[in-house]
Amino acid sequence: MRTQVAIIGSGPAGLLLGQLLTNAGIDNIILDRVSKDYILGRVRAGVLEEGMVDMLDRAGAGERMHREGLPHDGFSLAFDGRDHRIDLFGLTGRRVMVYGQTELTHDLMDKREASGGSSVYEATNVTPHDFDGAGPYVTYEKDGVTHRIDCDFIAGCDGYHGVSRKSVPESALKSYERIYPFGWLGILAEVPPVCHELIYANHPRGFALCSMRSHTRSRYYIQCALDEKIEDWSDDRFYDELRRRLPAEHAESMVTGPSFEKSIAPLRSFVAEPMRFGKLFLVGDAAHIVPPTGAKGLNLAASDVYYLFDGLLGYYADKSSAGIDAYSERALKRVWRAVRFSWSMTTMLHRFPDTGEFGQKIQEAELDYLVSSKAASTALAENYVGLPY
Ligand code: RFL
Ligand code: PHB
Repeated sequence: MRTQVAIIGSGPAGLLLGQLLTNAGIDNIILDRVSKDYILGRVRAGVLEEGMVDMLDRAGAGERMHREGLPHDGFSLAFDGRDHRIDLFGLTGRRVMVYGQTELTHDLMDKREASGGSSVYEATNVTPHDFDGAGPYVTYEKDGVTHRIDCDFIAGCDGYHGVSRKSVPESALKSYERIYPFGWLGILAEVPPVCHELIYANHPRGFALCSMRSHTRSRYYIQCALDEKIEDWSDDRFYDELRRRLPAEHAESMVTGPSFEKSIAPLRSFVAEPMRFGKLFLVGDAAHIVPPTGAKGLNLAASDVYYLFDGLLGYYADKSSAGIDAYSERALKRVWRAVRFSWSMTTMLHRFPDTGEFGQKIQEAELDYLVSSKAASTALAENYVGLPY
């Protein structure tokens, strides 16, 4: 087989890139090691920046998002028993869209099918080859048969645990990492959200986040220890702990109900540089991970795709390599700003095992300053709605 761009990974990054390329008449094939259903079963992000919304529109897959997504003009920071609204729209003139990653992935998969794009699911042993030379290709196995795809470029959109980054010689890669000493225990439940906007709560017992997927479906998280076991967390125990970390008005009005998803996610910041090795590009979580506190992971995948698509379009339409040559630098500039923001939100809102009561007081002072200073609130809001591409 031969294609112009071989895309490894059918998450948001791979699907979005694939659709933009297909729409521009650039041939591509998407390979993923798992099935479509498995991908759609993963519960992940929920908050989209306007840049991501625009990219979905550009891909021609934004229609349902505009119909069913919830535009949010603000969110709350809760601490010291009270709620403080950050007026995103008032401070920046921009808003975010609450729309699940699962839904967005579904829309992109449907769009790809409708436009006849080729995808191979449950492809094992996917391996990029010769991306340092003139003839890159990807091999994979399917039903016991080995296949080879020759291509011009390989887009490694295969997430943090993917094969693309691991195929690059270690000496060519510099990585930066911070692992946080806690995780998030999250549930999804068919109950109306406790508040019509998101609540990020700092509490001496630990961080909590009240998010949602719709007017009838809530996504709640609490900070937990890394060795916590899901089996030890009944729904009742989860809700009790969540209520303890929220201001009384929310704790009292919260509607509870059985969860249908419960999982623990570790938190880390990670960046691998550069994001290009010859004909191989790393895109999205394959190149970087941020803790979910700033709601940036999925949105960074979208900006990476924006820069890479721009470069590939320049290459095929104008025979210019300038865009692909600039990809890593352009993407990393925005990545590091989001890594900084996600780290600062995480540091400000979570309980750290070694900072004690002093740490709690410092966080409350920072939050108090944030909500009382227009300059500080604006800086927060500007980062949360997403820095320009
Ligand atoms: P994905 O989604 O991980 O997709 C990678 C795909 O590659 C496939 N793959 C392989 N295929 C072939 N061969 C191999 N060897 C392969 N290895 C892997 C996988 O099967 C998969 O289908 O990466 P992508 O596309 O870069 O997208 C990144 C986002 O998924 C991620 O950044 C976000 O989910 C992060 N995130 C959030 N981001 C936001 O912007 N806003 C949020 O509100 C938000 N909340 C979250 C989050 C992530 C969370 N968790 C669980 C990590 C909340 C949580 C709890
Ligand atoms: C979510 O709804 O899953 C979500 C929302 C905001 C975040 C992280 C996750 O910061």
